[in-house]
Amino acid sequence: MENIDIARTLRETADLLEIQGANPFRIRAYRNAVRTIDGLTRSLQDLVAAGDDLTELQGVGREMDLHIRELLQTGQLSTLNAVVEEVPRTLVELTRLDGVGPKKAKKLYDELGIESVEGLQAGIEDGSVPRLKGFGARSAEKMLRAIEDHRRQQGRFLRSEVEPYVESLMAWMEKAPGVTRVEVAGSWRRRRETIGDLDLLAAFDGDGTPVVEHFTAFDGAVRVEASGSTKGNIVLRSGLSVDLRVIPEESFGAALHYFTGSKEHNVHIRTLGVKRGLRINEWGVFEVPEGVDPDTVGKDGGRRVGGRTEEEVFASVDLPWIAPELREDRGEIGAARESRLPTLIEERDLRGDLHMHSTWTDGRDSIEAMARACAERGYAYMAITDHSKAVTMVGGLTPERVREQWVEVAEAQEAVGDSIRILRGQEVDILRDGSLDQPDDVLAELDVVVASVHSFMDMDRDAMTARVLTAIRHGGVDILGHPTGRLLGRRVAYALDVEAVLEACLEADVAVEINANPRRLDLNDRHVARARELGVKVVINTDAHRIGNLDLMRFGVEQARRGWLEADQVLNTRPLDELLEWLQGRR
Ligand code: DGT
Ligand code: CA
Ligand code: CA
Ligand code: ZN
Repeated sequence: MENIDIARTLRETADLLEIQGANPFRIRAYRNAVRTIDGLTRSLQDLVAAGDDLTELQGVGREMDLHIRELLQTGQLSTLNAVVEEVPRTLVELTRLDGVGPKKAKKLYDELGIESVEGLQAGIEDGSVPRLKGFGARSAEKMLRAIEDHRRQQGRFLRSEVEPYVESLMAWMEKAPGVTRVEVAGSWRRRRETIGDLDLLAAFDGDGTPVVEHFTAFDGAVRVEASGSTKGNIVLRSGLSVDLRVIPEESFGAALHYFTGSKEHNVHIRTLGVKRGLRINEWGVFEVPEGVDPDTVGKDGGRRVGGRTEEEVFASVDLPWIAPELREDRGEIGAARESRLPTLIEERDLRGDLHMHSTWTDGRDSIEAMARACAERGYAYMAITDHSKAVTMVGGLTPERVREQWVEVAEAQEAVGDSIRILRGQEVDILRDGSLDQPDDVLAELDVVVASVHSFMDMDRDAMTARVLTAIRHGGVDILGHPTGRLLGRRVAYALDVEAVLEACLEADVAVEINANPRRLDLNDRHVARARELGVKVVINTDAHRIGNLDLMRFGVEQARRGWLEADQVLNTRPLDELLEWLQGRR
């Protein structure tokens, strides 16, 4: 079993125990172990084989140690099997819906026998759910919307969920005898925020059967769907499907281009080829005799003129290489032709992170620990932006508490010296009427103000837009945090006129955030592209709630690249003095 599958089993057990109403300490033990496993760089299998003591890992106690060993040995967890006897597994899916927690899921099951999303929908529609105490018509309507969101996402995986598989699959395929190169194409390579399936390519000359057989023997495969001499398909425990294609070296570039997609981009490139008498497909670029329509020539027709590299494919239609992130047929081909492709931002361009939480609200680590971790990541500055008091669940800070926090910020600054500059920030709630959850004197004394919506997300579009515009125009806001409030797979964006919001940000010189959390990635790629066109400042933040989250920055950078962003439009690529100049000029 791979780490990710062990983590998934423990997570499911925790979810089910929570629905069952088990002791919170017991549930936390599972979740702590999951967190540690998610962050491990070595496989548990290897650690156990090497005779390591797993209880030395943070968050892994004796019970979890036994669970992990049981999973490695048997592929099963008896505790999970026992829990499943009492609570149906499918209830976990219910708790994934926005507005349905473990308690509500349990109640729906106990009182109405609802076990699934389909069951919930039926129960809402026949009126039994709205009649249930503690539910009501309003909450039923909200649940219906959550069900729709859920359906739209079904079958797709977050990038962060897929990433560990990509690494282990690459490592595995590189071990296949005779394989000279392995790439992951498809939406993964285009850095899309969600992934339908993985598309692996392996370079190999000759009959590919042994390569495909090596592939289907991958440890994480639960099913082999296809296996032949040029391709194979496996399904992993999580349900993720993986395609493999074995490609001869001379075709590798053409195949990489073809299977990277997008389909729309491919069609456009192929059309350009046809105009030049070329047939472009996954096998290569071929010259077709005059008078013959390239689209009608079979697989072997025409004289090969390229396809070993992607560059050859692009060059055949007089284009420079185009970054995979841009290949959505959203203007990249025209931009390439006119030599105005963007120089895309890279993670190393970033000099700071301006949105993160500490133990003062819902973060796990102290201000000083976060600062040291940011310094280790090479940043010149960072901002602590804990919640304001409207977020009562996490103990959001009152004006008095904010001022107390500044004392600790100063102490932390003293402790870390000039390795990094700690900015005094807040994630201030945008209240229902668009006013801000801190008085103006506090806002004026903060170095950085991130303003975000965390409540009343079901307002209608006009009201929500007015609310956000009021905050943008307040004068005390520097950054609009996670501007549309979406949570991938859980909750769609609230109704909002993003165009109006971006225009207002431009006018008020407020930066918009790309929240790098892989479940948020908010703004999305299209909105980022629009912000770029308008010239709105963008900032890429992790919204970290623990040190490990600081590494999520890469997902935000990928989203920025999909939105064509260059470094100079991104606020946190600026050196500290320039950033401070901008911030202070606004106070
Ligand atoms: P996904 O898996 O839904 O996240 O998205 P993709 O883009 O990875 O799509 P997938 O796995 O169905 O196919 C991989 C690539 O193969 C796709 O991006 C472009 C190429 N491709 C697939 N089907 C066609 C097709 O009918 N025509 C063309 N031109 N290209 C295709
Ligand atoms: Ca795919
Ligand atoms: Ca595919
Ligand atoms: Zn927030």
